[in-house]
Amino acid sequence: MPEFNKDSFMRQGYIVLDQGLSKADMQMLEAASADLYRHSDYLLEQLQASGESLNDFYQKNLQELIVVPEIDDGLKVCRYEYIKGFNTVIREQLVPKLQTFIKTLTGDDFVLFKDKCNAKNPGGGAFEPHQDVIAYNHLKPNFHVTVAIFLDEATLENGCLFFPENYRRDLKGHDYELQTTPNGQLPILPSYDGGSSHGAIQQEVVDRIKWQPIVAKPGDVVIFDSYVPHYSEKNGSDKSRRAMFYTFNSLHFGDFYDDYYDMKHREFDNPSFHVATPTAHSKSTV
Ligand SMILES: O=C(O)CCC(=O)C(=O)O
Repeated sequence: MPEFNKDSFMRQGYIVLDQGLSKADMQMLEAASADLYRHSDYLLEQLQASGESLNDFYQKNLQELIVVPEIDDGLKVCRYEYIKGFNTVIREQLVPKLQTFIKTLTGDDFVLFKDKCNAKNPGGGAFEPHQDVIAYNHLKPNFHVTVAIFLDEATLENGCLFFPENYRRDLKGHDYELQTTPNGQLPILPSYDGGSSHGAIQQEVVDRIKWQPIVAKPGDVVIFDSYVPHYSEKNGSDKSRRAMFYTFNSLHFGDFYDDYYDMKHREFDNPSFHVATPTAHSKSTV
């Protein structure tokens, strides 16, 4: 079991676990990822051949893996979601292990809320600075913990994540709406409403924060809460930078995974599911 620094998690909103997953875990994940990519490619090819929109397809296929293509290439996978719903190995082996990690870190039982893999293909994939909690506000839990798992190396060149050294210290003295959470009173930072930067943190707030890049190797893990701001830049390399994100909520709020993905399958084009994401998927058809 890796070492979990609870104080850092409380103070910064995240921790980094160097090689948090074992070689065996990563082999299992690589095999699962190959299956999930194969299936994603197959779905995008079928949809392109039939001319059906993603929105129409998912309304009729509520148990399917959700695949979001790149805006400029309907056959290229930008991300896929609903991994636990679709892949047995991840459901039975990985998710329970991540629940143990979070229990060790927080002392609490968490259940999976959502999951996804970002392909972050060459030339794209920038995420503006944002707080994840903004994207989840249509369901009850107001505190989530995400486990990010890097399948590929994440570097400055290919768009690693940036997290604040200590955003609450940087933003001291400014009045923001506060939410009561298991990690104390955490702020909802002012964000843009509507337009291409919908959900992104307003620039004057971004400028007050001291950011640091989190470069990572395959098997490294970052665990972060849904309030800590983060962003990533475009992938300037010639290879994809795959990372999986498993987001959990405290069990006492209830289990929302099926409700969340039922809604997402039925309302694929709903812009509230596409907050601060790199491409305008809500408009995409294939
Ligand atoms: O994959 C990335 O580079 C960033 C992902 C992210 O920030 C998010 O999905 O909220």
